Order: sequence, then C-alpha cells, then structure tokens
Amino acid sequence: MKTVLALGSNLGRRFQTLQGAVDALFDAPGLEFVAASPVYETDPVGGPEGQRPYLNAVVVAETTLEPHTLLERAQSTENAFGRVRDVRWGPRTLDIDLIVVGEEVCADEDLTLPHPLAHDRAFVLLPWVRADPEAELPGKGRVAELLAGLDQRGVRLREDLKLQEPD
Ligand code: A4P
Ligand code: MG
Repeated sequence: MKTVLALGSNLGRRFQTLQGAVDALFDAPGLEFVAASPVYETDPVGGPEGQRPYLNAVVVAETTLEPHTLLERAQSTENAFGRVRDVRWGPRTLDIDLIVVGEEVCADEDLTLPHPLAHDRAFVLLPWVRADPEAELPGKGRVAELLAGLDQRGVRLREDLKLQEPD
C-alpha cells in the first residue's frame, strides 16, 4: 500500500539530516521508494519562541509493513539521525511523521492514522502535493483543495536543495 512520510529538521545540518533519513528509511526490506518532494524552508508552527526555521519534505513510498512496524522504522531513523553530540545531548534534529499508510485508520496510544494535524499544515501538504499532485487525505479530501484553504506564506521552496533517491 501507498504511504506518505513527512520529514522535518530545524537543528544542525538540516539538509544532510533529511537526506540521511531518506537513505536510512529505505535501507531495509518492506519499504520501496516512490518519490521525494522538493525541500521547503518553513516558519516553525507552535513550540517555543525563537526556534530556527525548519526544512520540511515528504516522501511517498510503497510498503508491505504493518503501520506500527513502519512507525518503529521511522523512530529508529529519528534516533539514528535525530540528535547532535553537543555538550549535552541536544534537542531532536529530525522528526518523521506517518501521514497516511494506505487507508489504515488507527488511534491508539502510539499511533494516529491518518496523522491528526496533517490536513491543517501547509508544511506537510505543499510538499506532498508536489510529490503526488493527485494525493488525497482519507476523511479530509484532496490535498490540493485542503491546501487552497491554508496560509502558505511560511512555506518557501528551496530550489537549491534536492533530495536524491535513497542509495
Ligand atoms: N504518534 C502518533 N501518531 C503518529 C504518527 N502518525 N506519526 C506518536 C508519527 N508519530 C505518531 O512524537 C510523539 C509521539 O507521537 C510518538 O511517540 C508517536 O508514538 P514525537 O515525534 O516524539 O514528538 P513531536 O514530533 O515533538 O511531537 P508531536 O506532537 O508529534 O509534534 P508534531 O505534530 O510532529 O509537530 N513547524 C514546521 N514549520 N515544520 C515542522 O516540521 N514540526 C512540529 C512537530 C511542530 N512545528 C513544526 C514542525
Ligand atoms: Mg512527530
């Protein structure tokens, strides 16, 4: 089934982290790369004041993995790339959210599918629609239409940054 993963980084070597995450995610069976979106520089939504802007991107894939197994893959990738060695362990540099996994619907303590905030986040929907113009968010509608109702000013294309297919 088709799955969509949203990647974000706002600390450290942000683009290198995103590319490393793409490489690592597909480095095991059960997940096949389909497409990566362009990379966007985005104003932080929520969280503490004074955060740096994020780089955000979306990856479309085919998977045979059960959703919780895919979540574990995402979280182990976060753990591998998500922290910088600083004086102390620094804050997370990588966030990987599962946006959809086929038509799966899930709401347990570890996993909510489809992602409960995706429909309201231009930093997810704009990269997603570039990677898959026909995309639909189950229960919410066409991504292109959802996006038309959102303020996209905080989401800027970084034409100088392009994710490569996983190696
Ligand atoms: N979890 C439940 N459902 C899911 C899902 N569909 N995908 C659970 C991934 N994880 C899911 O996540 C907390 C818990 O959510 C996990 O243990 C998992 O079991 P986390 O990644 O540890 O924590 P977090 O990401 O800091 O918290 P949260 O509430 O998930 O935040 P969000 O929603 O991920 O938002 N602004 C910009 N511009 N760009 C961004 O990328 N990202 C965030 C984080 C805020 N503002 C942003 C961005
Ligand atoms: Mg998260």
